[in-house]
Amino acid sequence: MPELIETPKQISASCLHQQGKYKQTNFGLYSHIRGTNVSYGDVNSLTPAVKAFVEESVALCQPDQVHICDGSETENKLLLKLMLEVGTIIPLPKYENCWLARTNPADVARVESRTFICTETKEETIPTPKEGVKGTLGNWISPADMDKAINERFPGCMKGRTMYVVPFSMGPVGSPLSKIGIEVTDSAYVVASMRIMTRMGAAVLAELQKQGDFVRAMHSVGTPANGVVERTAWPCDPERTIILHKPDANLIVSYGSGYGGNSLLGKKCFALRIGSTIAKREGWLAEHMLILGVTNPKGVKTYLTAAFPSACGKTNLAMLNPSLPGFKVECVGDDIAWMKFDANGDLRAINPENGFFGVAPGTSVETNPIAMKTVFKNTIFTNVAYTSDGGVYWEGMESSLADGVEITDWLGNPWNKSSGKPAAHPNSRFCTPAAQCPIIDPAWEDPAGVPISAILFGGRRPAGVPLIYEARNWAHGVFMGAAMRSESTAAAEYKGKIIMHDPFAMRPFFGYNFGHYVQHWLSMESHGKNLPKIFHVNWFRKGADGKFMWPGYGENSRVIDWILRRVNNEDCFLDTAVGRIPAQNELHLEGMKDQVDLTEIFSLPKDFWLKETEDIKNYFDSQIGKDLPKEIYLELKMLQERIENEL
Ligand code: OXD
Ligand code: MN
Repeated sequence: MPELIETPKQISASCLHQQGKYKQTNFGLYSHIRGTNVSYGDVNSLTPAVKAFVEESVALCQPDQVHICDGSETENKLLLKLMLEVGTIIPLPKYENCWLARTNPADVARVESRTFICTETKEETIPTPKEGVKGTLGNWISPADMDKAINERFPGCMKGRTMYVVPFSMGPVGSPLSKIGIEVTDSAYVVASMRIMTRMGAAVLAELQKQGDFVRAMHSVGTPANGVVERTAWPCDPERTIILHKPDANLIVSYGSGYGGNSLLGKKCFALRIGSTIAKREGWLAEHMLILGVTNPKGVKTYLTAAFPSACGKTNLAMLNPSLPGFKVECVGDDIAWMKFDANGDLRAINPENGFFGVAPGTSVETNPIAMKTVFKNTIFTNVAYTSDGGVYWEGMESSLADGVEITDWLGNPWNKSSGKPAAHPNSRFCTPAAQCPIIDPAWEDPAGVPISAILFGGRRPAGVPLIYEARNWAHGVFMGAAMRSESTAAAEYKGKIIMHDPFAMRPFFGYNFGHYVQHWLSMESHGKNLPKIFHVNWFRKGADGKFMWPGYGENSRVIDWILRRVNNEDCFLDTAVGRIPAQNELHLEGMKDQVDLTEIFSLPKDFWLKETEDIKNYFDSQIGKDLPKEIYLELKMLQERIENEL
């Protein structure tokens, strides 16, 4: 490994300064990495392993300068200024410290088809589908092809740009449940967003001096092969975008996209894909789950997690405003949970993130008043619409719109209700600090995590699936997670509304073979003295008139109330073929404005369930085959028998 070349330290002699890009630099030390100027930050704050990673990345990507992030306010101001100058963001003067980024319209969502896991053998990454069937549980790439993909894209890809070195911690810095990453990136937007979504900067480098392990994450927005960047405000290379993970090497490599899930590498790439492989090795769970705390009228606090596919209301549930009197909800996280059984056999969860990267459309004072109180300061919005009074707008915000205000859509065109297109992109987002959520849980940064008593699975199921049912035992609950299905949403590149299998809401995020993942979940039963109970919820069932049968949002507290009573082993359930549902009068509906047909919302049409279990069987057979643990096939068989005999 080549030596790090350092010249004597000269405070503030940054090359960005020399180029006049930054009027004032922070305490940039005049130094070099592989002959490239370090324009900001302290090379000596890097451990030898981090230096080696930065050196390799510099040699490959050939940036004009290197900026070592410290996470400070001064640094953030420099980045915002830079982004304003090139037009990556525009200010939102209506709010405090809020900004709007508009992406290249070709770069608006995660790209699942271009996301790969690299292992020696394919079987480590994906189950072997039935002959002639295309696997849908992840994409495998060989080590040689991964190297080739990198070599085709990365050499010189940061020429003319700054490489930012972003040290970040997933989870509170220093918690035994937390993990550290270093992301190198050529996007100031990524740096500013990582500062919100993770604990980022000098404290993380200091922690690394104590314990050296980190995940390496290399990101470039890329430059199209013909060298022409269409929108300099949002460079990207959609044609050649690729997201690569090498679990054995704790390595993430992402090229061509600046969009959140593809570029904020702490989130899906680290906390879920690489995270799930670390969790398997170390005996814990890295899951696509929100975490919330509920206090009942007696003052008893219970924590739950819930796994719903992307854009199915995790943020809304995490910030629930309970309609049931006397209940209080506090939010620990809205997207990801890292969970581990402690020495007492309690499942403890941390939210590895530091912010919310939530879907904006549909968020409103009516649906999620807490989010609306959270997002209008210190926030980077992406691809929402802009209002003439310097604010933002998206579908659902109609009631907050002041009279006479004009709207510019996410593409920068004038917009009105008759435009026939959404004003905000359906996958537009807010990126906002979790700490400013008015109902953030007092224990949200507890290094020990919060104790989890219930796990919810769920999705958008317009037909057949009841509002709530409870698993009969752990293995049945794991089966319920494996059998999850949901209507597709705009969070990824899929078009149209189809019911997709999305086991554990993790289909796009598994870091290893799904069959082995299920085995890992089954094995957790022996770790826990106090195993959480497992439930399935569906807020989205529709009646014959095509309307939702359940009002959702704050009224979901009624379902939570039943879950809490089940956690306390109250005898308030009825056994059915699919699982336990609330017994007569046990779902408390007093004071509810909407009329709900409970018979209908808990009905279990035999035809539907026969077809559903047939579909699940086909899915298991064609996608997972021999890799699926036999316990799960047994659960399916028992469910089919109960449906035959009891419905
Ligand atoms: C997300 C997603 O951004 O799941 O959280 O797509
Ligand atoms: Mn998510």
